[in-house]
Amino acid sequence: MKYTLIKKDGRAKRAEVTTVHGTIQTPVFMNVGTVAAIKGAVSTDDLREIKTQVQLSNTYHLHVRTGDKLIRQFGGLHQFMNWDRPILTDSGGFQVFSLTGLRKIKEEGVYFQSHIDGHKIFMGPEESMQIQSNLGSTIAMAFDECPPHPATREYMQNSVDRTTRWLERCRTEMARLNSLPETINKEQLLFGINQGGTYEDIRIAHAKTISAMDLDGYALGGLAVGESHFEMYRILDETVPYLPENKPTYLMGVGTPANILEAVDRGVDFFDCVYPSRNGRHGHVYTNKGKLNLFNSRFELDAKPIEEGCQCPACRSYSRAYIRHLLKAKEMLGMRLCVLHNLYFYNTMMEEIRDAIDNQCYGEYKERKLAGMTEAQS
Ligand code: PRF
Ligand code: ZN
Repeated sequence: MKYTLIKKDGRAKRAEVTTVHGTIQTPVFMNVGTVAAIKGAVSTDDLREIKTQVQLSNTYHLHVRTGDKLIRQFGGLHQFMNWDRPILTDSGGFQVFSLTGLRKIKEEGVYFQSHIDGHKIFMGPEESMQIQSNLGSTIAMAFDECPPHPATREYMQNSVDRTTRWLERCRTEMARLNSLPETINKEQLLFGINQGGTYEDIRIAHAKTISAMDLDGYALGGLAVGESHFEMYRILDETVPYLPENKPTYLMGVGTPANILEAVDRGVDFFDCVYPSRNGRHGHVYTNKGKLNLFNSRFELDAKPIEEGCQCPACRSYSRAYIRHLLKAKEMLGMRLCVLHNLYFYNTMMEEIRDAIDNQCYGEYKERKLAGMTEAQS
């Protein structure tokens, strides 16, 4: 992997990341396809058309359904879903914590029950790395604990210390797997995850510890879990300076367009979030003048596209009225068009962000974009 910092504008970073599966232009929004599919009947060909650079899939979901061993027989996720560009897999830690009530965290890993059929599963750092290696993703995430918010200081410190020990184990296991002749992607990258909740000193100490481990990239986990946006921005202000500038900085599971604009301004350059696809499935679409709910009756006779001038597959061919009709009739195409538009909106915003940093006018661009999105809707 090669990370080339092309330009900085304040703390905003514009970079190029070269991987075995091609080059990523950052800041980038990774499109979330939990089970190697973006929800809303979005195909791999669609992804190419809506400017997707990186696909994100989940270790846990693919492990409990279909199975990483089966996917490995197909040569990994890339061949299985016919996507030859970068894929990032999340480690399973977060999903195990958010999906399953019945779980036990031990030093060795996490014991839990499958959300599909309830059978008992154990996942620790080694298992997570083995699954991600079977999937052959470009970037594997370290196995971490995403502590609940709020958590006591004592809980947080113990959790973060364990996450650090797990990270060491991830690194050792990944090195072993990458050296095996039968491994699909022998250059699989490992990103470490910073935790510490809203405790500034725990965050910073952890950031220093993991930065010294010389990993391929660094994520900020445990944010957007219930704390206020103000607190999240504060943690970014305090922590990002302790992560290496010449490596990817990834804010996990974030967020709204406004969250992304603010986080870029604080040095973050990788993002992922279910919002565009989840909102799209509910007929909520993003525009430069704010979000629209296409179920609203005011769109019944609206012949305009979702956003004038948008080059996405929905706006190129269909009116708000038609898409509203599809949604009301529960036709899958309605959802699909909204999801495609939303992902295109996010991917296009990232393109604008990159252009603005290139042209050294990021602050101005951010203010203009934020002001537009909070304007009264037409
Ligand atoms: N850890 C992992 N994945 C994540 C998170 C985390 O803390 C979050 C928190 N917003 C989203 N996805 N492994
Ligand atoms: Zn559109």
